[in-house]
Amino acid sequence: MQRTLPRTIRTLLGAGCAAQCLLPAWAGAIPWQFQLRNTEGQPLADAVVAVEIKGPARSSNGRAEMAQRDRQFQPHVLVVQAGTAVHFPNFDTVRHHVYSFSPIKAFDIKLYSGTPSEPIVFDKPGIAALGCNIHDRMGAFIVVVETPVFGKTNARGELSLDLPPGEHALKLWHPSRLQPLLLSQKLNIPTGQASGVSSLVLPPQ
Ligand SMILES: [Cu+2]
Repeated sequence: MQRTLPRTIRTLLGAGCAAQCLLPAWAGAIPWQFQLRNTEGQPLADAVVAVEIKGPARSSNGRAEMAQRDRQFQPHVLVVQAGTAVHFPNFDTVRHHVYSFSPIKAFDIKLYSGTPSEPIVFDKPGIAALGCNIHDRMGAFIVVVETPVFGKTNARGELSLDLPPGEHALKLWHPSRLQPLLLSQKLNIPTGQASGVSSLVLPPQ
């Protein structure tokens, strides 16, 4: 799929690249693995992990992409830093009508094909649920976080991030959660450790 896309779009689509591409390089950063499970002990794929590192906050002026392909949104969960402009290209031959009623960003892109000229800027943290007025089965989420340090878990419910030692704020979310709110936890990364693991249970609400 990605071979046929122009390079800029491949870059935007690189969901696994989000954290690595935006992550500042810290001296003494520690490879830290997150393992997320639900209350039944099953691994949670596509779970959002965001780490708010203490220090001056930087706003994002980046861009990201929520595509429509084969009458589905791609990706199903998009994580962006607040301030990111999200484009909604339609790669299908049918037209879509993308909308969100979510309090963090209500919008409506009426029936269109191709790429709308104006992106939507997501400037408030939280979760926007997306739908399509034409295709009821289409649904996706844009998760807006206040840090450039984030990623999504793989099929085994795992994600690795290089993090500096310190007391950080951890934000977690998964589409199985009934509440459109990120779960907040503390994350303590000790100094002088080669690596670490956080095994976390994400309750449904
Ligand atoms: Cu549609």
